[in-house]
Amino acid sequence: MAEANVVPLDFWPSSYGMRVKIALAEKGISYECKQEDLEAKSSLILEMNPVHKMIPVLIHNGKSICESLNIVQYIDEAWNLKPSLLPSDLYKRSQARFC
Ligand SMILES: N[C@@H](CCC(=O)N[C@@H](CS)C(=O)NCC(=O)O)C(=O)O
Repeated sequence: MAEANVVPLDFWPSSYGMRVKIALAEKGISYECKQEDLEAKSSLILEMNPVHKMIPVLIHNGKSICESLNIVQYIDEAWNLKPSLLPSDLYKRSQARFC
């Protein structure tokens, strides 16, 4: 059963969107993905990411989190009872975030 309060806005060929879906899968979080048409953006994406108007966006409990690496870090911290997605070593963590 998908968690109704976890809604990634996605565009299926996007590697940035895939990054978010992998992070959710690694944490064992079920979700209901909404696919965006980037040629005709929905009012939802414009409302949830008014700055860049891009996917991916993670909507969690009605609040939006934007930018794939920021979303991955949010997922890691929000579901912190599961093993961390990022290395514990400070330098290795910074390397993992650099891409
Ligand atoms: N730096 C962003 C890049 C996201 C991005 O480039 N998204 C593309 C799809 S792959 C997009 O939404 N493009 C729509 C547009 O530029 O209007 C991230 O890491 O989330």
